Amino acid sequence: MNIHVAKRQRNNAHDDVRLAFARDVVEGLSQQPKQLPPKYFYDEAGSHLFEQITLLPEYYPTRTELKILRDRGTDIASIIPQGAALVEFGAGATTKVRLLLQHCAFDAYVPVDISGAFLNGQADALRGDFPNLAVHPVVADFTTPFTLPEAVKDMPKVGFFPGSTIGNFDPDEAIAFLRSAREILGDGATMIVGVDLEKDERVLHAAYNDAAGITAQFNENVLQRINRELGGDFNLSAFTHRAIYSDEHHRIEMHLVSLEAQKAHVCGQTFSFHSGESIHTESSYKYSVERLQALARDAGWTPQATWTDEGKLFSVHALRVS
Ligand code: AVI
Repeated sequence: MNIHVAKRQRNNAHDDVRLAFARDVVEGLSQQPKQLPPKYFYDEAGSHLFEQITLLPEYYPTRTELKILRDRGTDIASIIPQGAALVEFGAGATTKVRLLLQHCAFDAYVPVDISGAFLNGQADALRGDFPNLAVHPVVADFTTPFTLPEAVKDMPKVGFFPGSTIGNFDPDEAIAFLRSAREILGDGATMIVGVDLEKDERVLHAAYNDAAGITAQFNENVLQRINRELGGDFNLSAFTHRAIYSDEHHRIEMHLVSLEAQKAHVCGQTFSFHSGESIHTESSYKYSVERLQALARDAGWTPQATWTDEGKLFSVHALRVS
């Protein structure tokens, strides 16, 4: 491909992302109550803040899931077919997948992510450390249908969706995602999913209202991103972070609450806020093992095994196509 064509394609893709962002922001802020999709947290600054969150003393999910994957590596390996392709839905830090690759005999790894540059960097690092592993990155939005590379077509498939990212979907979206994953992975597939568990509300509250204020910065970054990328004029000091647990919905809700009556402008539109009005920026659903298994069944998967830590903070589920 000639360099100008490649550049033009990159610019077009960039414009598409910006357009979708603008559309989602205007649509979300026009709703009552106002909302923004959580996927827009993860620009470069937001991804860096999220990495910091995973290291916070109050934020137990990441280290607990890592411990389960480390302690139960042999059990997980025992249900993985020989010579399978591991398909990771959304590829972040490679720490978790490395644990699976160390324990299980995978022939191929297919990381799927919207960010091509990030994906290729991660893929190169893994190729260096696992020379016998074929790595086939796919640049795609993993929440919509995509095609697996030809090279893994005839291999058994194992999906991997760690980090309780499934908890950031509403339950109907989570079912739709698992159904779509089932279609993509095909008959006979296995799926390994990391899911945060319901627990004492105080533990949840602390995890999303950390003392160092990193989660607050992570939440507020979405307004900064709107200002930076869409020319918005949100006054950041006039909004505050709030994370609360809803017993009714079994979820932590993150909000940005307006501290005063104010107006903000973006994409030629004016959005008015009354004092105390919030933008709902994220839901993080917490599941019991039984509720997650019921959800998986609704999506056409059969629960095969579940592993949790001693404190019952986090769970890792193996599902099979039923
Ligand atoms: C990525 N996701 C599972 C995180 C969560 O816990 O819902 C995102 C996050 N939001 C605030 N802290 C972390």
